[in-house]
Amino acid sequence: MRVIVTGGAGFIGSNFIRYILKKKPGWDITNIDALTYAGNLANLSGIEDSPKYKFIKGDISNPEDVERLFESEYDYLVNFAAETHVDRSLYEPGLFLKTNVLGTQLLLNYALEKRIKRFIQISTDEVYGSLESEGYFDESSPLSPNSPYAASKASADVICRSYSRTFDMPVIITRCGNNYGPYQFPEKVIPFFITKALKDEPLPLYGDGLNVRDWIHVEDHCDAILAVLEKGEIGEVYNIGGGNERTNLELTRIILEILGKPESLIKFVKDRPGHDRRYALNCDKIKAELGWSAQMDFADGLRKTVEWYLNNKKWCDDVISGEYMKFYELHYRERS
Ligand code: NAD
Ligand code: TDX
Repeated sequence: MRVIVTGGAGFIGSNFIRYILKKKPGWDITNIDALTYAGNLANLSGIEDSPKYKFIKGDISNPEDVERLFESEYDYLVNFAAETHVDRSLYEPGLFLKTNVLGTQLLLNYALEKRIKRFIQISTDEVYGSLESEGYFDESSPLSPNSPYAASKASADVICRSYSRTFDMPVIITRCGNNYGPYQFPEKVIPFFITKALKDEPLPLYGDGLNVRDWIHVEDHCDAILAVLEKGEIGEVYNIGGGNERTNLELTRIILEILGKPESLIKFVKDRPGHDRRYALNCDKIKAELGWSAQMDFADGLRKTVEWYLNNKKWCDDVISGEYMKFYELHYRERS
């Protein structure tokens, strides 16, 4: 199989490429990535010389780049490329719409013309909006996004649906919960708090710290995507979750305990505007229809993740670039 992976230099995309090269040694992967502040070829070190892997530097919202990509023939496309940080979407919503909506639509156009056999849109649980303490979202729950990031992902989902219904395109959408694991950019809460705690700097917990996220190890997510790619039903949506709901305060305490750091590092700060209270997914469909379920124990997965960051301090220092720091200083000054 010849597979396009977009956004393969980011967190989940790079884990997915490693996973596929191991699980499907006969497959050829082409990774197109714009290498934004979140994209990093060091995430793929060791595989750049593989004859089964090719990299194209390109922007999915730029017609010339996408045209160049589609000069070759492919079977599948998995679309990870996106602007992904909710906090950044508060400052630069237009960029989120350009990449996440227009970029996806451009890929759909070319994939349609080139008769791609399966187009997998990697979406998120955030498109459903927020839950209080009870209940779960299933695939038929209404879309009710609250941040510009979530709205851009929800827009991409409905555009994918329209291409599937109108042009009979083989599109499948996956909606996953919060991922954790190696190579995650240290702007997302787990690697951010690990790297802060290692420097004995305060961990800025938004609001009352009682917002809940459902955590899944990135390898379980990659496994689910492969199941959808091979066995998923065209035109369908699949929720993917780890079943590990934790409040941010519980999560922060576990990280501090693993690192042997004091809870006095926790600093409650002004809340994120529009902060979703709780995400929780009903994943019965993918379990029943595709036989997938998450395998990683949360305590083990988190411990391994902390160890990965401890062993890769240079990677962390290198990725926190000038562009990221400008956002970081403004955003956290406004929170304090
Ligand atoms: P990430 O921010 O780590 O990586 C995104 C990648 O996309 C980067 O390599 C970046 O350079 C690339 N990119 C950005 N704009 C681009 C453009 N215009 N053209 C080409 N490449 C571009 O993100 P991630 O956490 O790996 O998320 C990957 C996908 O999974 C996203 O679509 C995201 O919405 C979705 N998702 C993420 C999570 C999570 O918890 N991280 C959960 C559910 C769904
Ligand atoms: O400094 C912080 N303090 C804090 O309390 C940060 C960065 C986050 N938080 C809280 C906000 C959330 O309740 O931690 C929780 C997780 O925050 P993020 O890591 O920013 O993730 P979230 O907003 O839940 O979105 C993530 O999950 C779904 C990803 O970033 C998305 O790309 C994915 O679609």
